Amino acid sequence: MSILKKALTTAAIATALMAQAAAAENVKVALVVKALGIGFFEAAAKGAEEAAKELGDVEVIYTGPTDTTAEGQIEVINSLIAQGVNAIAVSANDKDALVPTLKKAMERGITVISWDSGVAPEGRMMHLNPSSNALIGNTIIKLAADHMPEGGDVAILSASATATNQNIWIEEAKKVLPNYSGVNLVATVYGDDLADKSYREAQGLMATYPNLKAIIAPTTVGILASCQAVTDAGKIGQINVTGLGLPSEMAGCVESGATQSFAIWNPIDLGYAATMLSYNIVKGAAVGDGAEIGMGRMGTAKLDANGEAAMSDPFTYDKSNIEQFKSIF
Ligand code: RAM
Repeated sequence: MSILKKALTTAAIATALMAQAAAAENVKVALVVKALGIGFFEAAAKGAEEAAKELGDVEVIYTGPTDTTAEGQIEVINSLIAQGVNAIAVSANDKDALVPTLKKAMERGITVISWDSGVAPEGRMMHLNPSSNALIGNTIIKLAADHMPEGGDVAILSASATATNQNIWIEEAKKVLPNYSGVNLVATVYGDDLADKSYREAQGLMATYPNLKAIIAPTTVGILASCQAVTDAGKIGQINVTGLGLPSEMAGCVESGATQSFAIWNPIDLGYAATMLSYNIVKGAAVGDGAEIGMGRMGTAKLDANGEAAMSDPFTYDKSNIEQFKSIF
């Protein structure tokens, strides 16, 4: 072998070894979402990638089942355990069903947190709420009440019946309902964060409750499907569709008047914060009541007695600001 060829081969081997060592040192953070194909989670994944870039030694694995089931997530989590990831950050389809699998992950030394939609305390090390649950519950009712001064019937179109986050928000919304006199909640239905099922559920609500004044969907999939169903039924102006949505998906609904206003927090920030928290716990940050864990540019998460923290307040979007935000998330 010529000297030059030998030097090249040696250099190639050295490069390969260095790449291997770098990959071995990378902290693998799996972002497990409720289901693939949901814009909200894709925006969160952007934030996770931003955190990884900032940290330099993180590999983000964005994954989830094809539908919003606990069974699907259990399969995904089992495969992540087998791959030997360092952290699992999950938005749960069911607060209890994932616990045994996540316990197994923690027993193997994997950092487990939940974010967005929580896991019961025994199945995770901490949970990051996007915002205060009580504030979200009040916000979704207020958004509807603000545009129905004479009161009337409203219905909730949620995600899956076992979704931790939507169930808590609905519970909080029901608590404050008496503060909104004349607002009458007639039904709560579930579209499973599937566009077609949510659309059919919205149609069902319109058929069953002809005097419906608002559909409140605390899910980005449900609010968009409801807006489409109301639009297709020719009921813009009669039924206001509101709740939690993405400006990028809801711009047309605001423009047409099917939606007067809706709210959300920044999902990019949420994915970013969940990744920062996972990384810091992998690197030894303490968890538990009173613990403070860094979230990079999002500040510090202060854990309460349930091991929970909240990120930021929801923000309301309407005709005055939708243009500005629709290209961001
Ligand atoms: C959907 C999901 C997610 C929820 C948002 C508001 O994208 O259900 O969990 O936080 O809506």
